[in-house]
Amino acid sequence: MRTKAMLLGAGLVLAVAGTPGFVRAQGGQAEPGRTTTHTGGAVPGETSPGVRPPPAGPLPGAGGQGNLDRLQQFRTTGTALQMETVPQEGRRADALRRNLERIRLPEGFRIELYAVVPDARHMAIGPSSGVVFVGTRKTRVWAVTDRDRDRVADEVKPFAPSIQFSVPNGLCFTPDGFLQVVEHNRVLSFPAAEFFYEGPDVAAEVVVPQGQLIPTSEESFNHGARVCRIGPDNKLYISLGQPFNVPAPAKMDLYNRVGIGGIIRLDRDGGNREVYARGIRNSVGIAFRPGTNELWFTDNQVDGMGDDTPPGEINRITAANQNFGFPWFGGGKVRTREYANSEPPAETVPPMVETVAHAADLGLTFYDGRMFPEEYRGALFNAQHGSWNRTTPIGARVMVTFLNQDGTVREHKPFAEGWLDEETNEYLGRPVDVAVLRDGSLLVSDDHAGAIYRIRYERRR
Ligand SMILES: [Ca+2]
Ligand SMILES: [Ca+2]
Repeated sequence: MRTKAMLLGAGLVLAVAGTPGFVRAQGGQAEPGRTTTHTGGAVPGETSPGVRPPPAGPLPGAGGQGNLDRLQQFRTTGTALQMETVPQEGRRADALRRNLERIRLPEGFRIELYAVVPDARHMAIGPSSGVVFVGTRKTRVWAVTDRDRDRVADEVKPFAPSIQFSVPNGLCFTPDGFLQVVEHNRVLSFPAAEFFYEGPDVAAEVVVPQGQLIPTSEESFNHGARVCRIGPDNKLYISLGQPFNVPAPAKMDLYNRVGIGGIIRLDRDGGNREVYARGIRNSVGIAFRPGTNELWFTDNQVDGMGDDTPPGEINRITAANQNFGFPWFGGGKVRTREYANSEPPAETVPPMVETVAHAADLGLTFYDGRMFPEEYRGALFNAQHGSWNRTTPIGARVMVTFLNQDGTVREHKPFAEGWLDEETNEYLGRPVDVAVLRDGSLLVSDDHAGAIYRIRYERRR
């Protein structure tokens, strides 16, 4: 196992006092005399009472010894060994199961509750154990275990509770079992996460120290949830949403240099960082197409231009340094008002799919399992979180995109829908991410209901 004991002048995190609990969240205490002017990425109204997000930017000196420092040296933090778990049965689970009775799927498919997971966002499945690690936009990362392999989780507990996370939304595994956790403004890597996760203290490395993923001046509660993937080149790819509806021209030099409103890639130890793609508004879903170097991503498009415009996007990157058109284009071929008189870059790449306006396409994954019928092999699934910027809500469903051999799109249509109550316009759930479980079934996370569902196919006899 490769663990470096690097000194963390800039990456010090605040120690967590006592036992973390999912009901009464406890957080680090702000340092005396340290004031913060922004939230370090916490979503307004979503921060648990009593939790102070870590101060923005690097902490001075190497004075205190944070838990992360201790974990990098394989030392214990004193966090209680007995970890709290999320109840998996009871009224909450029963209500979630009732919701699922309303979900419509193609013939032969079934959807079931896999786990109760508060605030469930992006998922990463352990390559050797099948444990599902789940990010949130709050302070928790969850570990979801199906111990008896009946394809329903038996245990949901915090991962690395001795570390104070801030918007740990983006999770991805390396093929050799390192769990990458991309927070709003820090990246950590956890070697052997599937082994250590049973206890509160886990081996940890710092890939990008706190305050160095983006300039702290650009930290924002808006579009601050990251996603990541490991590429065929073994590099770490991270999407960095830009914080505005449409950014001012004065911001663009900095953003293009840093990769905000784009996708960056870096070595797994954090070195050789470069901007891989630009012209992206806020991508919260990236995935490599198996057997290729194509990086596909969803992109959420401009608000306030009307109910049915501009379209959302599913895009394909085929080479480094491509530009995907934002902010000149607000979605598809629709020009933004703000940049109507500004010349777009010469070659911008149009989307592969123009999706329904404002439906908020988020996590996506290519289907590489064997359980689903032949036509689904290599198809692209993506979650639609559902709209807020529309008089009649739309979305809250799972879409499927069928591709031709060359990656061109054959068909894009709903796969699982019914989380939006069409009579009351209320959400019963809001899908965030999709992931293929090792048996070929499809997991769907939902941060509104706080759950993970499992979609399976029943072979007809
Ligand atoms: Ca089970
Ligand atoms: Ca675009």
